[in-house]
Amino acid sequence: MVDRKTFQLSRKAIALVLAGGRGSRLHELTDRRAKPAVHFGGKFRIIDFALSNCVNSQLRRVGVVTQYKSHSLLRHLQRGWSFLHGEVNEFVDLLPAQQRIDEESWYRGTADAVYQNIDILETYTPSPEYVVILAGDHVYKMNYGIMLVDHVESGAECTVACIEVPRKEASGFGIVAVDDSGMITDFIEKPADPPAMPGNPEMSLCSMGVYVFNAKYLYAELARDIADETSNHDFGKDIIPRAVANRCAVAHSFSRSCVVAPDEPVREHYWRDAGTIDAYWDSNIDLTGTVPALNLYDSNWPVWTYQQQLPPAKFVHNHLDRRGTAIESTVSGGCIVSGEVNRSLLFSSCRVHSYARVNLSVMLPNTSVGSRARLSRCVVDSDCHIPPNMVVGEDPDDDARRFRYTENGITLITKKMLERLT
Ligand code: ADQ
Ligand code: ADP
Repeated sequence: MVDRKTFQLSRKAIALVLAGGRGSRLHELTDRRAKPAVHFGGKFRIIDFALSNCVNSQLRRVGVVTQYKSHSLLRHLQRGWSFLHGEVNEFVDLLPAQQRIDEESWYRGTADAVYQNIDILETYTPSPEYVVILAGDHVYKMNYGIMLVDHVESGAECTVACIEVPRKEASGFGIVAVDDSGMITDFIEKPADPPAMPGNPEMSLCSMGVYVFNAKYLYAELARDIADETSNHDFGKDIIPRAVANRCAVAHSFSRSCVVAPDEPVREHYWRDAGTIDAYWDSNIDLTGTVPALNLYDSNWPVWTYQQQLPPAKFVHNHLDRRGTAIESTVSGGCIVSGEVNRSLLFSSCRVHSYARVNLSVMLPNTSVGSRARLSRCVVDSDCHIPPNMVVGEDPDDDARRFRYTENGITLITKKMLERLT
């Protein structure tokens, strides 16, 4: 999958995964954990996608920069991501904000988060020639090796990965304009009214927040930026606009490096933010469909994670005319289903007790649904135990009063909300 040239370049690079942001639009799901640590897809955490892309792209010197509520994230990384081989210079290094420069400076922005770790990057041997900056909070499969080769061949100091997004959904992104050679001629961070692509009024070309830099250029730019008191010390607001103004940034089209299984038709270039409860529910439930938009079953591009030792999922027959069933659903290890599960995604160690019904719902690890309870269009946070006979998803007013009820009619249930009811 990775040719010799890509392999050699990847050995000269370091990947830095920015995983310090809160993800506040996920509300209570990120009260206790950073967004990259949020569970996704039955057995993964969101950060596993960026890290798996690194490992599968042979980019195996990786730093993870953490800040907000990092305990759950650090625990996951320590348990699940220590399998790389330090003896052949492959590692995942944890870089928590730790007030290393002075006592006030937690990471003030994404650029500062990298700046504060330059001294660590400089201790790596061989010294990195390229720095690949990634966000730890997107779900996608991308071969960073292709982007790295494109970057080196372009001769640019900086390469920005770009994806086409419907214009009306693009105001949360950096918007890019390119010339025929791929040089970025304009960059506007999160404009209220995003400009369209030439000849395509419905779409905007957006930055994915995935960058490749020549290390020397990046270090010099970060040092200059940190000295600038008017700066936000942010890649999207400061570093990228300056690189564009200096005409040294090029665009890389995600369509070149998006990973698709060998026999799979290309339906879309899958890249999801899952940044709101509605988007989170939607992208998880999508995985339960017969042909989901994201293929997790491609053995050429495995998604790595921390694997708990768990027994297989079990479906029990508990009464003469009732049996545990799951249809169009994804059920992880350690689950026991005695009730009925439909179009739902069960993470590890869930219980659906007899006569309970779970429909169009996402159940995070260690949750249970009591006997005869009914759930529809819910996201159930980890360690929640839905009491017997409780009904959620049938009366919006009732759901909004007890839990968090979203615009699209999804109910988020957390342990704290359940405790308040008793
Ligand atoms: P945003 O999506 O707003 O814009 P940002 O808040 O800068 O992204 O976060 C990027 C990554 O950095 C996230 O993974 C986040 O967890 C992490 N992060 C945020 N603050 C951090 C800190 N202080 N320390 C460590 N990590 C931190 C960016 C770009 C846009 C682009 C979108 C694509 O600015 O131009 O379009 O990403 O999603
Ligand atoms: P996960 O992210 O694995 O689902 P938990 O839901 O158990 O983890 O908790 C998320 C994070 O919050 C963990 O770091 C955990 O240690 C911490 N945590 C859990 N319960 C509490 C609590 N009552 N007070 C403070 N921190 C907590």
